[in-house]
Amino acid sequence: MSTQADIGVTGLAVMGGNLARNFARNGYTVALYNRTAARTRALVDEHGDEGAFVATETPEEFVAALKRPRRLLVMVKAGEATDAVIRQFAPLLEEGDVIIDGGNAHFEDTRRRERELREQGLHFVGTGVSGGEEGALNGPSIMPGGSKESWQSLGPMLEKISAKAEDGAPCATHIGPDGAGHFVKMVHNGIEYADMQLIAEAYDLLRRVAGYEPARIAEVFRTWNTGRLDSYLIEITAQVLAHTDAATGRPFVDVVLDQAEQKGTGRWTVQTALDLGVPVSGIAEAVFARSLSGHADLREASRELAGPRPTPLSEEAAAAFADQVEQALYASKVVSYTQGFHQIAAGSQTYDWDVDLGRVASIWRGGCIIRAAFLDRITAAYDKDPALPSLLSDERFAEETAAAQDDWRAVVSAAVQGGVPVPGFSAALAYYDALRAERLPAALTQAQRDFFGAHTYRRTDRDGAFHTQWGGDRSEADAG
Ligand code: NBP
Repeated sequence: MSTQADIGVTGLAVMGGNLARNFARNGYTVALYNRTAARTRALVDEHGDEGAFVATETPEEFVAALKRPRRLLVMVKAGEATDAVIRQFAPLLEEGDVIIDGGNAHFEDTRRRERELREQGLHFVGTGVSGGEEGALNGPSIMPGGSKESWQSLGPMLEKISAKAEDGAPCATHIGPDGAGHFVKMVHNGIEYADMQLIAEAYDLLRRVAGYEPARIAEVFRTWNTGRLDSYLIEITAQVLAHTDAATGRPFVDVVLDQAEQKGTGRWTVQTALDLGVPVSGIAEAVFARSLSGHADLREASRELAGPRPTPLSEEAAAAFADQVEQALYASKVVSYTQGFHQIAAGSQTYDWDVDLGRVASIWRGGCIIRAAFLDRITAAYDKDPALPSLLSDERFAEETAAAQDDWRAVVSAAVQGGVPVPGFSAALAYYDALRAERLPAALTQAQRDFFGAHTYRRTDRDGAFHTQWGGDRSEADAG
């Protein structure tokens, strides 16, 4: 076997197979290996004419087919399978070779794997890949972590196969060391959860408060997609809502069971945010909303609980309300991204990754599920001030949310009055109001904690930690 392949792909299910084809279509010679050889053969039989493939049937043959430094992309089921594949290949590799894990790994696993492989002189690149099977074939958004040296060897190839933004820029960049790539991909998915929840709430309000049918709501979404909400998720929402079920003739959305699924990256985002102490309430509400929807028995047992139903609006009032929902959706979306970027900044600081937040927003402009025109504004905000404390501190976002807030409040009020749950919209508004509050009731919380647990409190007028004797004699003492 001659050593000719630029890259090897192992794990040739839908994602690995499509990424291998993407590399080949871009002129790279791709070595193929899969645990079950039938998959390798099927790929070559069906798509062998798309480029140069080297099909192999043993790990040794696969490794021998790769040019040095070897670049080996692992696209197997995340978790134990990834460790098994690394254990299988690492002993066959040499110093300077690169193992890339494009699966949806938890960033802590990536940190561990990178450390272990570094000790063996190997580079390990945990890489977020977004865009599903279509993106893998035609250009995903790619978020690699790992060492700078590995990016030098790998970067041009990843840029070539990645999606391109409207200005032609590749949607791939070196995110930072060890687990940075998988961390950013995780938060990307958390933001995706929040975006989807907010869109779902907007739909629910247009349906139940404005009284629009799905086909009409599709038109509203199509219009929104020509403005600042222009994004893949708004575009596909319009298509889904316009779709009629062939079997029943009913709106498709009405024949789909209202219980949402989740794979885990949204949950990881929230768990990690809790560990880092970052309030990602919009993402958390999105995860909980899916979870609540899945509790069919609980919902069934609670259906008779008292509460209002929305009263139908006039045609004119409904049109005005739809405009208000656009404002609420946009402002809530700004808050979701504010929270997500806060989490990335906190992860970057905690793990010393030096993540460029503006670059992150720019590589999400193509290929991935949350691609949106609005991401340019985030890049512009961080370009203007890389140390921006929060996206909401950016002048443009502050102006836009200020302009939206009356409608935002009106929409949340209408939802509450009509008994329509809007956990995403209201959590976003509560976050916004908490940020702008002169004082928060956290002062009372601190006093309570000192009362029952002697946890001490800090004062507004003096430095130090204080404790009050909450028995009969309420004297204050400096606990510091
Ligand atoms: P799957 O996640 O379904 O994994 C199937 C592949 O893993 C097959 O090639 C299978 O080999 C291999 N594999 C397993 Br399972 N256990 C193995 C083991 N112990 N040793 C060697 N190979 C093993 O494939 P996928 O849906 O293409 O996803 C691949 C990765 O990409 C996952 O980590 C996924 O989370 C991630 N991802 C998926 C998407 C998406 O939209 N689907 C998007 C982004 C990232 P076999 O053929 O011999 O069974």
